[in-house]
Amino acid sequence: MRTLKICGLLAALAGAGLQTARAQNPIITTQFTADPTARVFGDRVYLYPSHDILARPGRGRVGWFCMEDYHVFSSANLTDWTDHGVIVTQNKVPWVQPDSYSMWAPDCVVRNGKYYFYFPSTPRDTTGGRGFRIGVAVADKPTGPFVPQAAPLAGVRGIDPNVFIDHDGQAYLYWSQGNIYGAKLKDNMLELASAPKTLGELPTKGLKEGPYLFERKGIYYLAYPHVANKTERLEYATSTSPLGPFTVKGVLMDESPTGCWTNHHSIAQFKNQWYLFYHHNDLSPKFDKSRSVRIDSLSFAADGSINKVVPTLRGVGLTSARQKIQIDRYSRLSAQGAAIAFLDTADTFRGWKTVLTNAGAWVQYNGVDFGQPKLRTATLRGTSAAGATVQIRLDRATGPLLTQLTVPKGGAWQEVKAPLAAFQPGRHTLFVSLKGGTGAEIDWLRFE
Ligand code: FUB
Repeated sequence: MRTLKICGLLAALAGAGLQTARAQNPIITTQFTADPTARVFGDRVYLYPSHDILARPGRGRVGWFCMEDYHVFSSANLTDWTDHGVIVTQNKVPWVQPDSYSMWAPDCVVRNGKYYFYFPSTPRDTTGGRGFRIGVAVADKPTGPFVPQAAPLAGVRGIDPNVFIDHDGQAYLYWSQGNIYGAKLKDNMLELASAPKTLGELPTKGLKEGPYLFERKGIYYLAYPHVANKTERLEYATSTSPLGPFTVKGVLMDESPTGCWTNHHSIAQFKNQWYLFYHHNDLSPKFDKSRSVRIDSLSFAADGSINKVVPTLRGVGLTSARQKIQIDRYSRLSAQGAAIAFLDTADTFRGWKTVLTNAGAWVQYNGVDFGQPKLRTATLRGTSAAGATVQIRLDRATGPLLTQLTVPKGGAWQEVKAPLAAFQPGRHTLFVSLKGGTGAEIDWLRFE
């Protein structure tokens, strides 16, 4: 019944021209997405990322960032995302150089029922100097239609706009250009109300950009990517007021272990849990200017400091047992004989597979919701050259055996089914292991 309802909803969204996707990390697998600003409006999370595309001769600068427009996505559970389509594009903003492909990191806030979308880009008019400016587009709904202002914000030069509205209603704009700057905004959200202030207590060596300011329990947190060593890591500073002075507190996410040079983030609380939205080049491991948004949970220590976030593939949210469970977005893998790989290296958007090569090798996937109505069958999409037996256990590597599936010998991908030995309602961790055979590759699992 619930599946039917979800299928009906997905069909209705598709009929309305909206694309939907389900994923763990990265959360959007239909296009590249970067620089995620997540905002909670009502009972949904809205994601305003940059949209990386590949440059080619005549389209942007080959080998560099290339972005021509912005999409907005939304979700009620951080797992199922709806793409509401393009909201702002470089060809339709009066002040933007239309072939600059420089629609970099944006933000969006709501005030008095109007949604203000802030974005940087290259201006047509460079008489006041070269470099990025920041503009605003305004809408009545978080998904638009957004109407761009005719001119960029006066007095602001730089990238990565971020807006914070304090409890007293005062709005602040932050941005970066070497340093990080902040200024008050007028009530109209379209003009500065104070001169830009350099937030000078931050590290002076190494690029800083991508400011994101939020408040919790009277502490103002300013988080920012900073190149302290080789690539960007996420650091933060705190203050008792929105424009500082700030005290540098530490690192909230380390540098990418695989060398993605940028990171860019936002932090949001949704249904009593804090989350870090950030990016990594999951779908483009050889070119780090094509990035993808991820989400992981974030928590605070008793003294208000942010506990360092360790990136995961599993990400956040529950996965319904009735959906395709992409166990390659694992929580843990056995030390030997288990790995992940792209299904098709020529088309990374097709996703990944889990490769189990040794008997006993396993993959753990947390947070699967089996619900209440009894499920009877497991389906696995897999392949095995010599044939393999795969076991699925609940909750522990030695936990109850839920089912055992046989992947027949042969190179082709196939869906195999097996009955469930013991159905257990509710939320469980899955342990998927290779019982016998010389190896198996698994695309997904599902229960009916
Ligand atoms: O996406 C282009 C730029 O890369 C952003 O503006 C920076 O924050 C970095 O993520």
